[in-house]
Amino acid sequence: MKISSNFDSGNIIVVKDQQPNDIELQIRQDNESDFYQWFHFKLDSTPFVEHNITLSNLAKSAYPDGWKGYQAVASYDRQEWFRVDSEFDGDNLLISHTPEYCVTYYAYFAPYSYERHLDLLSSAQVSFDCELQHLGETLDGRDFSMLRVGQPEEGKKVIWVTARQHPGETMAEWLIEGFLERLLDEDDGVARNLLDKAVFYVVPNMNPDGSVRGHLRTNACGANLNREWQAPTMERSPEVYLVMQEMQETGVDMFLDVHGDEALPYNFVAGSEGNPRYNDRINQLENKFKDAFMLVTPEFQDEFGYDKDAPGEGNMTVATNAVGEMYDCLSYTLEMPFKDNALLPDPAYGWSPARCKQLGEDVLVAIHAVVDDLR
Ligand code: GEM
Ligand code: ZN
Repeated sequence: MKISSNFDSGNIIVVKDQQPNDIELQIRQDNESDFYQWFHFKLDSTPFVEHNITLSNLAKSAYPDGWKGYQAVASYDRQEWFRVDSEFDGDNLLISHTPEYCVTYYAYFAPYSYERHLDLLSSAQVSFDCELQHLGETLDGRDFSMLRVGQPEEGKKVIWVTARQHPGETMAEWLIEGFLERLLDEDDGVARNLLDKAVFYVVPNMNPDGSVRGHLRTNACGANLNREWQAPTMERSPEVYLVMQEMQETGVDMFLDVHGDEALPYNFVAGSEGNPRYNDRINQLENKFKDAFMLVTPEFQDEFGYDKDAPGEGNMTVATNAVGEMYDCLSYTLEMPFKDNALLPDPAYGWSPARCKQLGEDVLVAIHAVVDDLR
């Protein structure tokens, strides 16, 4: 039996691996950080034998409540990721699984590889009206890339979408894949009408280094990018610095920052109500966006989510708050679950890449509902 993780977004520490029914593993912390929760490893073993895999020391993980009711994902072909029986006892997650093949991959959520990221960028650029732009480089020396969809013309609204500031939240890039497939579909009326009215700047992966390193929440030097939007630097948070620099060139009429949430089994948004400049116009845009989003899909809801920030109490290092304040614009964090949507559960797959992609298509309708009202 062999357990390994030396591959794109791999993360595991082997504690015990002598007996299939008594495997103990732990999760490595993000580099220069205390955060840990993302795991991704390969088991090479005898099929049709029950394997008991204990992930230990989870009480001190980034979001311990994320393990309550959580089911790990597994795959034989690295395409289909299904849920496997997992039980949390407050500190250990016991994964009980009888593999049907010699090699099984396990992960916290369906991985989104760097190669798939490069494929996403390149397939988008060959589409009509899309340009792949190089904003700079990350600390590990990877290209930091953005897609411009539509033509920047006088009178058009400017809509920015960022995803995967937190690299372990791979659902964010799965959503962008669906979002772009529809936005670039020349036969789709919503997409075509949107591109008549707006230009989109899309960063499918804000944190390529953390993604490849198998981090949950930080970049190569341990920076939580979603706490760097007040004073980013090229030395610590070049990913945020480069996006904010580009935003100064383009302006921003709407901002969407896509994430995943470890604990809450719902899709929801978090706004910028705690901003000093938050106002009734923004509040009305938020309500119109949410109403449209709920109309287009029951996968989205507005009952469960983060507590609202008190007026003037917003954390201005957070992207949604910093951009909303700077540009006086509609600015949302969009959250998807690592677990499942409790309102529409799927025991076999839970929240999944396919549902992420569909939500990415659906959110375009919500943007279409407000595009004329953006200033
Ligand atoms: C969250 S967003 C920050 C909290 N926002 C509000 N409005 N309470 C983060 O960065 O902690 C996004 C995430 O990590 O998924
Ligand atoms: Zn996040």
